[in-house]
Amino acid sequence: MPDDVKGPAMPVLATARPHPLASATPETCATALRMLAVDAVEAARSGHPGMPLGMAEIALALWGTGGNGVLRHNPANPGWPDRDRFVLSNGHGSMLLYALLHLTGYDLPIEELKRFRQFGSRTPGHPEVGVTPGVETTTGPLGQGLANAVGMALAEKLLAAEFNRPGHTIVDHRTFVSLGDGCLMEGVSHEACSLAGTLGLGKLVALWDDNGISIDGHVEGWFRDDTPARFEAYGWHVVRGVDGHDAQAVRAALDAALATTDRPSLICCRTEIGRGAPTKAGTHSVHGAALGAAEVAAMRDALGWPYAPFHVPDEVYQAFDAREQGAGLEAAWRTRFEAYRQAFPPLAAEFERRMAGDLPTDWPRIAAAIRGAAAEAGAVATRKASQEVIGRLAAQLPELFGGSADLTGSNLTDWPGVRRVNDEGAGRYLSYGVREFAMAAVMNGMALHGGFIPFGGTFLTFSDYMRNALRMAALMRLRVIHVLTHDSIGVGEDGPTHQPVEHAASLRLIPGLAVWRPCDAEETAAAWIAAVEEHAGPSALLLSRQGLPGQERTVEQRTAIARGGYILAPQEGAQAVIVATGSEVSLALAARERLAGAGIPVAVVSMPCLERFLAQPRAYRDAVLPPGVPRLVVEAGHPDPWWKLVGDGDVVGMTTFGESAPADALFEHFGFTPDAIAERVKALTAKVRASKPS
Ligand SMILES: Cc1ncc(C[n+]2csc(CCOP(=O)(O)OP(=O)(O)O)c2C)c(N)n1
Repeated sequence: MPDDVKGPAMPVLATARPHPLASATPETCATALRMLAVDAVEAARSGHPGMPLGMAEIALALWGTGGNGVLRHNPANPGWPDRDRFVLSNGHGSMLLYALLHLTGYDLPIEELKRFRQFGSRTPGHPEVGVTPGVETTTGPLGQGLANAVGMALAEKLLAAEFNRPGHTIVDHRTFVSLGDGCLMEGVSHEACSLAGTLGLGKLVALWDDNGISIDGHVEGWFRDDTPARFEAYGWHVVRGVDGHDAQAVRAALDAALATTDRPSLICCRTEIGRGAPTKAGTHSVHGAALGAAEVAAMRDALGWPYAPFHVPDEVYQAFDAREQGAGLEAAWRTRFEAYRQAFPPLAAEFERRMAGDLPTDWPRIAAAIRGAAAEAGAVATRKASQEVIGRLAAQLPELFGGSADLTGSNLTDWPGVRRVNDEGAGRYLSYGVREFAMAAVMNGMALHGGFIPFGGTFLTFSDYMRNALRMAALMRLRVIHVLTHDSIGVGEDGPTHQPVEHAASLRLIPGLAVWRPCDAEETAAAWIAAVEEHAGPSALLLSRQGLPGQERTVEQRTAIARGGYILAPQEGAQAVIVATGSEVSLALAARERLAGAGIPVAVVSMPCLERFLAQPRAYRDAVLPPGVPRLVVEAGHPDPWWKLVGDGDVVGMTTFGESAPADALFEHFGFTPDAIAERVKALTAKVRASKPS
């Protein structure tokens, strides 16, 4: 589509403004938002001015001026538990959010806006949680912010059901999310919004920036859905046909949304992208490039904005300032919370613990009991061992919130007596339906909201479906736990579509994601405990479908599981070390027996978490893998991650897809048998001997 293709004609902006400003009218405030966004993008020579220009009035209606905003937030305390959440799902429009945070009084000085998109600034290219005060989630990958918002709204509903008492409402906030056509085109929006409708998340309000433009041009060529009808079909309350440049109209729609408590609301705001840019408004050229000096100058003239870049008149600051109102809102909540504390002291303490993400004070005792029980488990599939652990954890950690993407009976993610989430928001288990991506993104939203440690299950091979949400969890350092079962060709008859090959290797590439592949019940318990204790990062537990023998361990070995790798079968004068994970550990031990019979002594190392092992001090790693002793790794997955560990050694892995056959036949066929492993060790030791000078 050419640049000049525009959406339906929009009313022309009023341009005449008094100079200097007498008072900050809503129009002036919208102009201030626009100019900050444009000036920052211009300074960075990078960024997306189109969306902030197009959504200025919508932002104004939600965030308000003169204390009349709908959003209940406190700039002085972005972590106040009962604040409304705001998610900018169309994260490329980050400057709109930064401008709002700056103007309403967050700790985001104008200098930070001047350093938009620069190294080390608090205004990165896309909003990042933990970098900018007031940013609730990291957005940019379109559609996921919306799914995060669904998770936040779900967390609110669950916590309200759990903690509120008659006359004592301490959890009562809304989740607002802005989104563009891009978010709606992404498949995850279907998964998440269908789920939100089903769950009746009445405190979720989505504002759609319906400008008819995405990067390639006018969307008519690729996006003609009847979006309002789509959301009505999900069971949402839809406010159609709102003029997104009329702040009062948006405000009226917001009021209608707030009055609707049994369903989520979608407000369809018709807007013009780049509104206010004299020649570029309404075109896709304004979506993601600086306007250029001439266009910005013309825009200043047209909007009657005589100020230098980044100058904001005092009147505008005063109008936006939300600090007093925010302090009042939080103080009122704290008064309510103190009354709650008086009436229900243990509940109040529990709420504070949950929101802080702290484990119970007797956690060490709980963890020790879980480890002890697992040591007794014997031969069992690690997915089954995981279910036992989940049951024990759930009894002690009310924050543990489970689920599965329609594979509960296979992932074994439920536990005796658990209640599924009902319409009232009670329950601790969610059947997410066949929606892996939304499950992972909703879990991220719940973790961001606070109060929960979410975990969810699917087959390891379908982790691809949710991969970017896993990546976002790692980027945001969120404690979410993924139970990924059916972790190898051990799946058997379901065949190569269901047999993961490259998945463990590729998950290990995500920085900060702890990938565990335990070999028995005890390692499974240790992996779960490590995942729960990991406050600042996600974990993936790769679990077997098939039964695996339980291993004997000394106390030292038991403790060493948490280090990611340890010597399971020590050997004096070892000529080689076999390193194995998961289901291949018992094969390695059997190969060791055969090799001993052939006069080749070898040690076996179990390495359930490669990243953890690599993070250990050098001395520990050298003690487990003595330098100079040849190494062979066995894992029924892609060998690539292991080469860095073995050097000149060898890796027994999978470099092709699997096959449809019983698991035993597949292990045999692909060389995962004690005999085949022993032969590979013999070949390795022979090669090493031959290469040594005689
Ligand atoms: C998952 C994902 N795919 C692609 C992109 C790149 N991208 C950024 S904005 C955009 C177009 C979004 O269109 P729309 O939501 O209508 O935003 P607008 O043009 O109105 O600002 C695309 C494709 C992205 N950020 N995330």
